[in-house]
Amino acid sequence: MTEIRNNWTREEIAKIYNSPIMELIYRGASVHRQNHDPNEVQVCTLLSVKTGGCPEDCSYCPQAARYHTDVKVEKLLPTEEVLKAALNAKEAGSTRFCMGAAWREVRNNRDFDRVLDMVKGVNEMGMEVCCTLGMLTEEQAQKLKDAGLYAYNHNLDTSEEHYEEIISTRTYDDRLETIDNVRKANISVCSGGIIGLGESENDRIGMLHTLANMTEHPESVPVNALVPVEGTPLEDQERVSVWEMIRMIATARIIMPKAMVRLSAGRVRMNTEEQALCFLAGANSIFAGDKLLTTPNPEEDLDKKMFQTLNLKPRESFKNAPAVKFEQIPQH
Ligand code: SAM
Ligand code: DTB
Ligand code: SF4
Repeated sequence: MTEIRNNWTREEIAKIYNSPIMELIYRGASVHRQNHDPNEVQVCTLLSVKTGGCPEDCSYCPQAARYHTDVKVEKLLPTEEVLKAALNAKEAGSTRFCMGAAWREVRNNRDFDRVLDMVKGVNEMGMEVCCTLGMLTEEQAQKLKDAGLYAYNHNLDTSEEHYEEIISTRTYDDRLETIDNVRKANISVCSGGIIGLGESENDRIGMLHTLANMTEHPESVPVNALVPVEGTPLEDQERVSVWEMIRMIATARIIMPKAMVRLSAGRVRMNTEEQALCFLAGANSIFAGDKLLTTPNPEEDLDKKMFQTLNLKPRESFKNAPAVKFEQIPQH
């Protein structure tokens, strides 16, 4: 079994990230199969339950109110609609359902109570429920946990040094504090980032360094390629190459061997061969469904075909999660 370390140096991570690509993929693949079934991929579905109108200024994000994008501001979706979408996702083979809200932070109001109901409902369907709602206090994290939340997504997005180039309305420390609050409530942590924001390789290494040196590694690490959206400050960013995605994925896999490494935004522009290299390098999770939050994702049929071609099988829910309280309501 691979040793789990929390004392990586930046130099060690840089050396891994910059190693010859064939060796990097081979090493990522080796660590991957020592710690996971290499034919198994977790299938997650995203739903934007509250879209647009966000007060933050994240320069990649189409949902920030201050940018003029095609995203229409919507109120929080009705609970029944969300539960219907979760059931559809489950029927299509997803085992994790992640609800996103374009909020800076959670407020203790009726909308939060409604999100708690949604969490309860999805948990009762037997899926891993995940939320990404912005900043959280410890008490709010505990309320989510009590409602049955399994995981919380809160990305670092980039390195601490590059952070203020991308977002000015909150700090890196705010981000770390929310992750801490999620941990304290015993909720599984999902945290990763985006490449293609104009960051340097050093920034990518810096972000991985922060993630890998957390007292406990995040259980999920999403690696997103920027989806450039018209109207955002990053609309003209050049597309990242698949080799950069592979370097990020393999490095994350090597330094955080047990984490689920998610090949997240950007799949719509990758063919099966490119995605196969990402799975080989250590990715073992994807978002399925034809939409991420507001931008396109590969169609269900295309992913089904890819799973067949690559002989991949979907991972069951709650695998390796004995500590998590979970009561499944029988379905009639
Ligand atoms: N508002 C909450 C927050 O920022 O934590 C939750 C929703 S936010 C849309 C979730 C994550 O989506 C961001 O942290 C970012 O990593 C990712 N994201 C947003 N826009 C993106 C884009 N255009 N391309 C790739 N990833 C993006
Ligand atoms: C994550 O790391 N990527 C997902 C999820 N966590 C919430 C979001 C990607 C969003 C891409 C842009 C959009 O569709 O709006
Ligand atoms: Fe708001 Fe989240 Fe988008 Fe930032 S990433 S603008 S916080 S929805």
